Amino acid sequence: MEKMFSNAKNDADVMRIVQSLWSEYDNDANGVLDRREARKFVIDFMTMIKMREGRVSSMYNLDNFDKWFTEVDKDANGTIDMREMCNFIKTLMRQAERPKFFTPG
Ligand SMILES: [Ca+2]
Ligand SMILES: [Ca+2]
Repeated sequence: MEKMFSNAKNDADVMRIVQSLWSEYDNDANGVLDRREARKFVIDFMTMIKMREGRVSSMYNLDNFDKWFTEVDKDANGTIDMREMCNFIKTLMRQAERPKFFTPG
C-alpha cells in the first residue's frame, strides 16, 4: 500500500490506487465503505503515514475516528464512496508540509 501511494503523482493516480484497494476494504461489496470498513482503511492508511512521516496529525488519529468520518463523508449519508475517499487522500497529500509524501520523478 505504501509503495502504491508513494508512486502517486497526480489525481488520476490516486483514483486508480483507491479503486484497486477498494475491494480489499469493501467487505460486503456494496461499493461504499461503512464505518466498520472505513475504520480498517484508516488504520492501514495511518500506519503507512506514520511509518513515512514519523507522526500523524491528531485529526487523523484513530481516537478522532468519528470526527474523521464526519469530515470525509461529505454528503453525510453514513458511508464513504470512492470520490469522498479520493478527496480525503488528495487533501491529505496537499496538506503534507514536506513534499516527500510524493516520490519525485
Ligand atoms: Ca461496504
Ligand atoms: Ca458519503
